[in-house]
Amino acid sequence: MTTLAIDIGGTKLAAALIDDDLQIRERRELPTPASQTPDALRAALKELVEPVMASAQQVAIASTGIIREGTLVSINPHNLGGLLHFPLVQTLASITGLPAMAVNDAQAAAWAEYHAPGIDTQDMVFITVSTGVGGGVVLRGELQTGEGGLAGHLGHTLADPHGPVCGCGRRGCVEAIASGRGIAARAQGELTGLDAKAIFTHALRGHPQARELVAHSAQTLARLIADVKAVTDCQTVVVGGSVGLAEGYLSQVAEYLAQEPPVYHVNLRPAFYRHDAGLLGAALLSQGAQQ
Ligand code: ADP
Ligand code: BMX
Ligand code: ZN
Repeated sequence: MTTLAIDIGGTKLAAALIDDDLQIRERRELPTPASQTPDALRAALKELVEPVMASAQQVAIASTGIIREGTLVSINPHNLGGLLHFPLVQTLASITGLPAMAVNDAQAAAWAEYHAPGIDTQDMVFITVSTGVGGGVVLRGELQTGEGGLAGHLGHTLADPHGPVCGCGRRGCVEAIASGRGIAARAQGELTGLDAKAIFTHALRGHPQARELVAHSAQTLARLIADVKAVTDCQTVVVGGSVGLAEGYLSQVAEYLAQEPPVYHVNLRPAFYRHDAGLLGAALLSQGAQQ
């Protein structure tokens, strides 16, 4: 069975063919359209999958947003250009003519990383630091998705009651401070208008404000990880997303976490499957759903 796996993030769309042995073929990427209209996302998804869909027998979607009965519901619509709802499963089934399933992107990535080599615990948490901050929680070997799909949305826990208002409506969420969008939004002066990628480049060259923005994100993430440890007693936290995997980032998170009392320490790892964790996790979940 070949699965057409699709990863829908706030910044990029990815698709690939994944066989039962989890080999990835024909990986493609497109930018996520910054438009409130569902039509723009539908058109981009069609362009993404059309060249590869003929070889697939099913579709597995990992997507940003709360996934409820195959529909994307944004908790932070700003991450998707204001898009609030999108019928994921229905749209992909109609584009491809194949059976489709969908799951939250960070929940999917957590499931892939739980199956990565070297994970020898039944309790682990995955956190993506990307356009937003997402999470996936595996407890006693089971992926927690929640009754309404909200489980693991760690980006919307409180980091600073006096912090910026988050797109979810709450003030001071981790996502509003630590995410790629959060980092970019705090930039001032000559960094104004730059995205997180460009701010990281400045930080690596020693730019003081850029270094401070990155450090503040890393410190916020470390505090989140300590909270996650207190809630779940997980042994391992895996970090992914383009910010999470950026050069020098995770080592800063580790330094801040080391400043917390030892009871809050965890094994901290970069995502083994790097930027493919969402694609692989969705494929794994769809294979499991078949058995
Ligand atoms: P998505 O959110 O669509 O899954 P990513 O994981 O690539 O996508 O996250 C996008 C965010 O990561 C953006 O804010 C972007 O500026 C930032 N980013 C992309 N590449 C890098 C990089 N090399 N270093 C730091 N930040 C990056
Ligand atoms: C937001 C939320 C989560 C998602 C997380 C990471 C939306 C549209 N998304 O907190 O569901 O998992 O961002 O998403 O409300 P990414 O785009 O950064 O990968
Ligand atoms: Zn929020």
